[in-house]
Amino acid sequence: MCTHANTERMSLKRKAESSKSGGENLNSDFSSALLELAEWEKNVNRNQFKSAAYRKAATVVSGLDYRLTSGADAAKLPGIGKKIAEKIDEMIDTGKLRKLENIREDDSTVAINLLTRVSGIGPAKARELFDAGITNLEQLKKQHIKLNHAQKIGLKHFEDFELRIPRAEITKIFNEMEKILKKLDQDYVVTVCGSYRRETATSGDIDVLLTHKQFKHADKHHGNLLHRVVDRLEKEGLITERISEGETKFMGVCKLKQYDHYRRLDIRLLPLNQYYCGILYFTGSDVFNKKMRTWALSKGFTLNEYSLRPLEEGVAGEPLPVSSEQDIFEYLDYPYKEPKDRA
Ligand code: 8DG
Ligand code: CA
Ligand code: CA
Repeated sequence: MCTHANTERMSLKRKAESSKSGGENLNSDFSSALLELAEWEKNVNRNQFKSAAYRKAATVVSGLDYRLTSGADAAKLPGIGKKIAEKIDEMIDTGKLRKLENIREDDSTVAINLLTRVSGIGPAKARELFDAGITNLEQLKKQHIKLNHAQKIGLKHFEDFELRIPRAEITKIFNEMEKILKKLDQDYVVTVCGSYRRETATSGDIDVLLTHKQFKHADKHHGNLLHRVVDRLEKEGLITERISEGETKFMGVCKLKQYDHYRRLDIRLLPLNQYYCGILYFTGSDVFNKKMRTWALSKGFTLNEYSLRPLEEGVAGEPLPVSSEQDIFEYLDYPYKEPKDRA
């Protein structure tokens, strides 16, 4: 259990060390402490507001191109108030933060932080489990009756789901998927989006966008386009478990036979006329998406995962015809960015 807590801290540290701007983070000790506080507020106190404030402060200090030397300096930055400034002073003066030391020793914090790492278990469920006396995964396995289907799968693959997926493995999964689908129906089109499409070396999960050449507009006749795909992929052994499944969104687990790990797989079905807005959205990053949406608004458009629509007196008009990602950039007069440059 101690090792679980350490892994968690290491991953926060890694996150803190890579600054948003891509340069070295000269304040990584401050930002990792702030991120740890943000996680604590989110998971243990369920205070989204405070959590977001810590997260914002962490982003601000990690983006600085100089080392902070006092809380007073920090307090001049946006998003950093008196309380956080005092914490920075304490870290500078003593090399540690009492609040964090206490948090790390607190039983409920340790347990809830661990339990929320199970895919499907949120802060409220984790608190409920802790209150029922469950503090580690061994106990949770014995009482898995307390979990729903998704949480059971999250528990079963706890270790695997925390691993990053190497790019080459996703490529293999994609090739296998395409091969199976082409045999099923030539008209299926699949694209792996998410961080994979941004060409990162590893990904947290696999985000697949699916369409079909005859599925031109959203209509009532697409009912089983996604189910057919999931059924076939499962029959061929690529999909191993279903977490949840609707007509347009599947969440589950996949694994290549010769590989060791189970991977989280999401598949979303979109009609062709929404496919490229979907690809843009699910390629991300989420930071890039926010930037692009704000830009769109400033140009009088509203952009989401389904469509790009002009705004007239604040009211969204009909979706514009879009047949590539480039179309979207052009409508918006936004210089085209390759997926790998959409940080
Ligand atoms: P990762 O899995 O390697 O950690 O990174 P990712 O592929 O960029 O993140 P993701 O959580 O799998 O989400 C895929 C894309 O979906 C993301 O790059 C942008 C888009 N997206 C948003 N907002 C949100 C959101 O609130 N939740 C999720 N799941 N995706 C979002 O723009
Ligand atoms: Ca992803
Ligand atoms: Ca995802």
